[in-house]
Amino acid sequence: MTRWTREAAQEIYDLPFNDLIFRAQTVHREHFNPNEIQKSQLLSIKTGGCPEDCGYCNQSAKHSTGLSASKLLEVQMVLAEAEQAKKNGSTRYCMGAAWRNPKERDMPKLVAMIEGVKAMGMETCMTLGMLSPVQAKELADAGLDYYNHNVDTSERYYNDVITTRTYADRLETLDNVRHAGMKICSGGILGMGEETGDRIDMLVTLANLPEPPESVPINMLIPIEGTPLADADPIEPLDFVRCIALARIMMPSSHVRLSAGRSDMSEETQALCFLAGANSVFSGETLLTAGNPEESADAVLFRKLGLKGEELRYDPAQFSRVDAAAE
Ligand code: SAM
Ligand code: DTB
Ligand code: SF4
Repeated sequence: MTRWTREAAQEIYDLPFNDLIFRAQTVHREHFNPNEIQKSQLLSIKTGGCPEDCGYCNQSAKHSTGLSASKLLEVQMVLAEAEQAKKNGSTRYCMGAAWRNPKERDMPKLVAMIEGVKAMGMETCMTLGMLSPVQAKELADAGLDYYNHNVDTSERYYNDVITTRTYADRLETLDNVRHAGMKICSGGILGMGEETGDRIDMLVTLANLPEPPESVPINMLIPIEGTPLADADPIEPLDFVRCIALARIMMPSSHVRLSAGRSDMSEETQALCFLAGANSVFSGETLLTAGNPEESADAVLFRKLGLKGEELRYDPAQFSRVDAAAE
């Protein structure tokens, strides 16, 4: 396995743009169909009132953003939403909760959500904050395929963005997720006032995990009024594309996801991101609380670029606990 240094990564990042994109696209074609994009849909299963102070987030109780908090949704409601996502072509369903960590009393509902979504034939992903080894095992046993837990930025810049937890806390949960046997979805946000070096360091951290994340979401900050980062300097679109290309080169067999922020991106920027190796997006008009392009706009873009949704390559139902128990 390659261990990346900042210097080696920086050298690639600084290549002439055409060389960088050519290299990224070449690596991409060695591992993926270049015209297929995996589509995931998100649902906020528990919104707002979060005790953490992440400087970008609409859902932190520490910021006054005007968002109203709600309790954990009922299982039937989540499954009805998931059915709709499947009809719209999503192959992965990602459920997010605004928690520092899940509580024991939430576990039965979470397990029922995982089992229900898997029974529909979609992959499952959750993002619930920190997990203990026992909680990670419970979710894995229920059949959860992916756990999303972003490192968000470099270790150096982390404390400027979040003070209620540490970078080491983040890495510990990722370790617990991996040991429980789940796939990791971990990436970060660009455009929070960080330097180029922080962006590169974040990718070095991810690529140097004992096993790189199978899924790497790269979000562009959606500035939210009332949060400390509402007025952060936006990232230049071409710098964003460079980061996508670097992620593709450093983590060749991972899905690199062009995540939050697509509503503020031109079709041309998105097309460059796909050319640079992004091969996953969130579809649906809402992410967790913020906006995302409409299904119809994505359909138009996919048609213009000759892209199609990636097909599910395994039958998730056969891994569910329900089926395992029946055998
Ligand atoms: N509470 C859980 C946690 O933090 O792990 C899960 C939900 S949290 C909203 C998931 C991720 O969404 C964050 O780690 C961050 O990378 C991304 N995110 C949140 N707000 C964002 C924003 N305004 N713009 C871009 N990405 C954002
Ligand atoms: C990720 O990296 N991006 C998604 C998902 N993981 C959970 C969330 C984006 C959230 C954008 C802000 C919002 O919708 O509140
Ligand atoms: Fe809470 Fe997650 Fe938002 Fe941070 S990013 S405030 S942990 S919901």
